[in-house]
Amino acid sequence: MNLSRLSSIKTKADDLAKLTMDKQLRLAVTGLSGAGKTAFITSLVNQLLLGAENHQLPLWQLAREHRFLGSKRTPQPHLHLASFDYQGGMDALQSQPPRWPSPTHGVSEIRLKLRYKPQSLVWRKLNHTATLNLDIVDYPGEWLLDLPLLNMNYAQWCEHIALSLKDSRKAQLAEQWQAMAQALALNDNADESQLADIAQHYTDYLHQCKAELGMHHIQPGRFVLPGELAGAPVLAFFPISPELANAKVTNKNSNLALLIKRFEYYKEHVVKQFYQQHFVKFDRQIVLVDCLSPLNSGHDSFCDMQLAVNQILHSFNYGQSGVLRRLFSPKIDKLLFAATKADHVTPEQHQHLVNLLGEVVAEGKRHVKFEGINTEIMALASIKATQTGKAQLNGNTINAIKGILQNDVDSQQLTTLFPGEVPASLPKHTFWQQQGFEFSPFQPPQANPYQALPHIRIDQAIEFLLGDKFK
Ligand SMILES: Nc1nc2c(ncn2[C@@H]2O[C@H](COP(=O)(O)OP(=O)(O)OP(=O)(O)O)[C@@H](O)[C@H]2O)c(=O)[nH]1
Ligand SMILES: [Mg+2]
Repeated sequence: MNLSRLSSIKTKADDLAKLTMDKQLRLAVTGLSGAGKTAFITSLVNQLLLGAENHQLPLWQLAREHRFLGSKRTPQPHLHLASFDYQGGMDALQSQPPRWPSPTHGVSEIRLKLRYKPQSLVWRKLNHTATLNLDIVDYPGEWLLDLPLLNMNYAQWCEHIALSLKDSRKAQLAEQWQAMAQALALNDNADESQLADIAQHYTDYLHQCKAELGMHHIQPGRFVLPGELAGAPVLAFFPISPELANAKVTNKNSNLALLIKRFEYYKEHVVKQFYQQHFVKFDRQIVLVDCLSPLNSGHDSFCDMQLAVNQILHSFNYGQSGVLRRLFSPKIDKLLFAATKADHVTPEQHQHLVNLLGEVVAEGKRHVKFEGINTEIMALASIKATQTGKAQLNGNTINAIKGILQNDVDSQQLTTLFPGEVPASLPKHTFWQQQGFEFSPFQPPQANPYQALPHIRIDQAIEFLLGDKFK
């Protein structure tokens, strides 16, 4: 065999190796609004970009074995999507005083190319490196809660909202838009400006539920974060009394007909399109849950969070029949539930947080496990904003956390506090009576461009979500 033939065989073998060793993974970062998705993605990207020299990832086997060669940002696959603003997030964390990355107003995407030495001896002997293209998608948490709408018609949705108004605090906030909706002549020819006006009051009500009651169940999600749909007629609808919504439409140009039409349009062109474009072809999923803020906000907020998280999980109907089955290709084979902001509690409470999250997501997890999906629960802090310290309580020295509270940004004063015990299971009546948990947001740590962000167990999350891909 002559030399040129040998070299051509070698090139082909190399090409084949490259083909075999280039992998692709799309990660769904899921969570309610404020759960910490953007902070998680920012920190994950940061750990991976600085990863090769970063000694902060001992629980990630690839890094521990020094097989991780590094990663870089490469062009994202979907050109019509905004790019995830990693630099914006890092600029905020590096500013004086440091700020958290801004809340999310639209969908964005980022791709990282991770290069590593494969574990297999054969590949290593051949001195081959391999690549994993990791795509991560960020989006506003509010939009996620629209998924259940796909299984409802307008009258059913009105019924659903009517049920939620059994909560007296919500009912109180709802008085104005409800009165306006009741006064609407449903069978008269549609009055666009009247509909827009009532929809605006309904939107104000949703904002109030979020800000004043700490509620997560905000439907439709686009009303509070409309993105490019701000002012569009598709958002000019609202719920009415379920009995009236069930009435036969006699005038196809009526207010009622238009409300139904807009609701259906919203489902078809906003909700469905969002899920079809962004929620297909995920391989792995992380569900981030902030259990601590609702513990602080009270019983109703906590129950609302639990319901919303499980509803989302139920909606990701990994392999059942129905509309959702057709929307998703149920490829997700690993799902991680993570209790975020674990730096708000002392380390010995992390297990409580894990147990609590286990109970919060129990229903949804059963559902996912039944489909054969590998799940795990952990507590993490994407960006660790506190240190552990000691405090005095009733004459005893106890473990505490120390950091700069968001309220003390001007004075930059360090506070040491004991936030209270995290219940290790769903809180009982007595917990709420004592209101035993204090959650006060902390300023993020001052980021250094040359060092990876401080975190708690993000390496364990990487190991669970990506670890097997580096074999
Ligand atoms: N102490 C601490 N606070 C965190 C951490 N992650 C998030 N937070 C806090 O939670 C807030 C919300 O985090 P985001 O990452 O913006 O939440 P999100 O899920 O992207 O929210 P939406 O974009 O509204 O859907 C931040 O501004 C921080 O105040 C963390 O690891 N530690
Ligand atoms: Mg966000």
